[in-house]
Amino acid sequence: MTTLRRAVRTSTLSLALLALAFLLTACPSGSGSDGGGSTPTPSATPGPTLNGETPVATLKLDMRDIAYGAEELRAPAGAVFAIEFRNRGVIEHDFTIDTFTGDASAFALTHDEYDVHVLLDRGESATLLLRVPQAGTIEFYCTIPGHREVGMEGVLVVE
Ligand SMILES: [Cu+2]
Repeated sequence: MTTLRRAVRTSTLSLALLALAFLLTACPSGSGSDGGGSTPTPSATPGPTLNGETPVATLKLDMRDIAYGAEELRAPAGAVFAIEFRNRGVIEHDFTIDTFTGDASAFALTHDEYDVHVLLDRGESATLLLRVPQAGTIEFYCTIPGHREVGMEGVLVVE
């Protein structure tokens, strides 16, 4: 009786050790190759995504006192792309699109008056993801009083 129980215990322990050894050897290769596995590795998705899509292009737009770093941005139609903003000025600026048709990062969609609105305080930066289904030209500008009037505006050309 006692011998039998010990034998059972020993075999159970051996099985557990075997299983542990299997898991230890299986885990690194499983997460490394990641062929559609259930656990995404952080290094495989370094940046933000929009509806699960990674941006195919990254545009940069600096903000200064008082102008954008570029008056024209070009982006692909139908694909997710990123715009990296950096406010290099000493006052706040924003990136605003009055009427926007497409997908955008949720944080930019909360304003009552504008479809897309990204407000940056001095020294702040942000990354906005957009997807515009149709080719076209979209105007953007800064809503801080007086800024658009002195030229803080531009166009996003989607093609
Ligand atoms: Cu401004």
